[in-house]
Amino acid sequence: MHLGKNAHLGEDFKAINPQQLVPALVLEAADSPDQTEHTLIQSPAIIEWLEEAYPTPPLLPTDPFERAQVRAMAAVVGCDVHPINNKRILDYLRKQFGADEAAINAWCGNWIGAGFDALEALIAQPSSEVRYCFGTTPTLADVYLIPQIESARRFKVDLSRWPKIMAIDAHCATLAAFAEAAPARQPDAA
Ligand SMILES: N[C@@H](CCC(=O)N[C@@H](CS)C(=O)NCC(=O)O)C(=O)O
Repeated sequence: MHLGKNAHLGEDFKAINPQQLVPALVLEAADSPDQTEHTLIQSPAIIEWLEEAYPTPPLLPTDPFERAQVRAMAAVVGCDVHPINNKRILDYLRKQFGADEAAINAWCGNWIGAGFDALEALIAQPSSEVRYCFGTTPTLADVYLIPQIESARRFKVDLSRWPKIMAIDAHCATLAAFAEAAPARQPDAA
């Protein structure tokens, strides 16, 4: 779905996801309970399903307390930063409140900054050692953080304020799963 071209607002995609937001994951028949095609929406539901249906490699630690810590970091982005910087919110600010691009960047920078300040404080490892938000392997928290960093760049946020987050970004960029998912790598990115 090319959001910049509003591909998600067409009737075709509405039939797949009535909310007209991405992601939507169309399950193969073999993955569906009744062996017919179904669609999952909402990234927390999709990621938790992937974690349960395909547990290797895991995106959550095994310890319940640590799982909650990782979910909390993911929620900083997924619940508190991303929703208020989403395209439809920004389009509304532009249209209903006359926000220009400087105002949009200031809005996004403010809320991204608040979330990244909190995340930077929550990342336990020292800056010199940090590779992921939590522990020594990628988790749900990194899955949420990396796209939000991409978004921060788009809104011209000065990322040098968060050295741990920058270290995570640099490390994850070396991993194929993250590199291949980057917006610039998508077939219709132009
Ligand atoms: N809570 C939803 C949010 C989905 C969402 O807002 N996705 C964005 C892209 S990251 C989108 O589709 N935006 C389109 C728009 O705002 O028009 C989830 O986690 O899946």
